[in-house]
Amino acid sequence: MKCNRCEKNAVIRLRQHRLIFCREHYLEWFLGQTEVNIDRYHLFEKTSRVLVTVSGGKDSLSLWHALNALGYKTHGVYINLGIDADTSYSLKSEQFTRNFAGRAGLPLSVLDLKSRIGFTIPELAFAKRYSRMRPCSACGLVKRHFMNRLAGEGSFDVVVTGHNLDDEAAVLFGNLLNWDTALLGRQAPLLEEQAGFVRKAKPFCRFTERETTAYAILQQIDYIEDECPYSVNAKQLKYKAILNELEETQTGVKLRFYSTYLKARKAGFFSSSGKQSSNEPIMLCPDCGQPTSSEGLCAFCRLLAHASNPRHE
Ligand code: Q46
Ligand code: ZN
Ligand code: ZN
Repeated sequence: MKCNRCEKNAVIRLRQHRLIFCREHYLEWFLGQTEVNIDRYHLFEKTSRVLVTVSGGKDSLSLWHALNALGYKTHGVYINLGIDADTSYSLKSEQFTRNFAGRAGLPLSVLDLKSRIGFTIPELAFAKRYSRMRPCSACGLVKRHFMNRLAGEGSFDVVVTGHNLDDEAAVLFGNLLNWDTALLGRQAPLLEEQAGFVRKAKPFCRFTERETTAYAILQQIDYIEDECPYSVNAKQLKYKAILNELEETQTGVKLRFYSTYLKARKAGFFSSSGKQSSNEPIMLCPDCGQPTSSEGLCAFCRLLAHASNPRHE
């Protein structure tokens, strides 16, 4: 099997794009498509200061690598969530991230949650008042809070994450199953800057997981292969499996599902397009100063207060 662009042997076939590439031309295609996506959705400019949220996994490290290769000004941030029982997941993922940044000579900030707020994600999630809160909910809240805060403190123009097409299609699938129109209105490759919320972008939203994995492997990026232990039973994994099954017989269905949704959204089928919150007025949290849609403490500070003083609940 020969590459479509040269005489070399191919290393990958992209059925949904009808393309076959050798290593060199796959990497060229991947970087080209990353640039196309950044332009297509007007994510950011060459002069933008880009904060890349990295987890030590293939997607975020590939994203950081690709943006750097394309000449963007990037700074990585890793949050150690303290998810270490049995698996040492956070310890290991921090090490993979540090190694990558060290080898690539890229600037990295590391935030250790336990040192910063006194709690790890499992401790926050299993605090008494929140005994039914899933770790992923606490984790999402904490990550959103710190990403916004760190981007503001460092005067970054945009925060980028390594979400790929499989992630986006699975979220879309879940939101459609529940007809969650508020969330449907907010799912997009770009969330504009708005009243205290930093601009957020997903440059890899049209790449499948297979494509980002291939980029990581062909670039010899050393990434953590273990999944977070809390992701094991996540509904999203089931949605991904269903979509992958469909993809086997309907080539390109994931990309069509996501891109036609984006077209429908652009045409106004869902409200609050591109906004990060509903139309409620934005207030500032009296404790941390971050934006919040309700009066008093923001959700992050409330979670922290409950974890610090669970008996008062
Ligand atoms: S890190 Fe956090 Fe994920 Fe682990 S606790 Fe859930 S959300 S699964 S991206
Ligand atoms: Zn080639
Ligand atoms: Zn707050």
